Amino acid sequence: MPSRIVVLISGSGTNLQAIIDACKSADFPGEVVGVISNKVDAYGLTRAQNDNIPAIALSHKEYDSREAYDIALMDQISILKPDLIVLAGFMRILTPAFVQSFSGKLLNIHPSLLPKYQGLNTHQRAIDAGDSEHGVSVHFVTEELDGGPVILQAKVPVFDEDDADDLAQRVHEQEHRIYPLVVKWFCEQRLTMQQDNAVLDKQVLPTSGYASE
Ligand code: NHR
Ligand code: GAR
Repeated sequence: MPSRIVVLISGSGTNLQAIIDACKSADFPGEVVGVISNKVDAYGLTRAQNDNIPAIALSHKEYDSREAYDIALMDQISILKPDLIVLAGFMRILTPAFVQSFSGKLLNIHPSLLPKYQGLNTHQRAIDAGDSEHGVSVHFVTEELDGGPVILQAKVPVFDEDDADDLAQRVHEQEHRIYPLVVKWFCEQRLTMQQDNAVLDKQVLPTSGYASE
């Protein structure tokens, strides 16, 4: 049985597309069974529909509190019976109750070399700090924002003439390589979270993830 993947988005969904495309490969033991966006006009919902995947818009604006929104989100997700929930440019902080209910099944991609630059505007912050390298991290989601165990990172150079858009584009290319790979590991049941560690093939991964120097 292929693993059932639910993807949460807020925007254009290029990472969603990379995962949908990867799932089409015969040796990929997973399928995207639903896409949910907190933004009703997210282009990623159209990408899902184009591939005949159920696409749900669930606007946070319709709810009085973060807690109420997350309960509605949990209900929608639970109907889809996921093995894995993938945050792919999902821009809402999730409550402890949400994270606990899907603990060990939640992945995020964050556009920085964590633990650097948790939160937002990561590309501009890397430029402002004069960093010569930047990148992206895939991690398990825990209650601590962008603080869960890292699984895999990819690095990119920062050039003097880069603006935040240039850098974002370079990082995006790496995102589309590493996110489907990590999702595949999870679907192959090689990747788990145990006591706040990421574990791949029974090995506890180092703090910067697999095979980082
Ligand atoms: N939730 C938990 N509990 N833990 C994490 O690690 C999470 C999470 C929810 C989202 C993605 C994260 C990122 O990769 C993520 C990780 C949104 C914000 C944020 O400040 C911060 C980090 C991330 C996503 N969101 C604002 C909020 O009030 C809204 C911003 C907006 O709508 O533009 O939720 O960067
Ligand atoms: C990606 O760069 C992802 O790393 C970032 O949003 C972009 C989504 O692109 N995530 C965050 O900033 C999370 N706060 P996409 O919609 O084209 O996949």
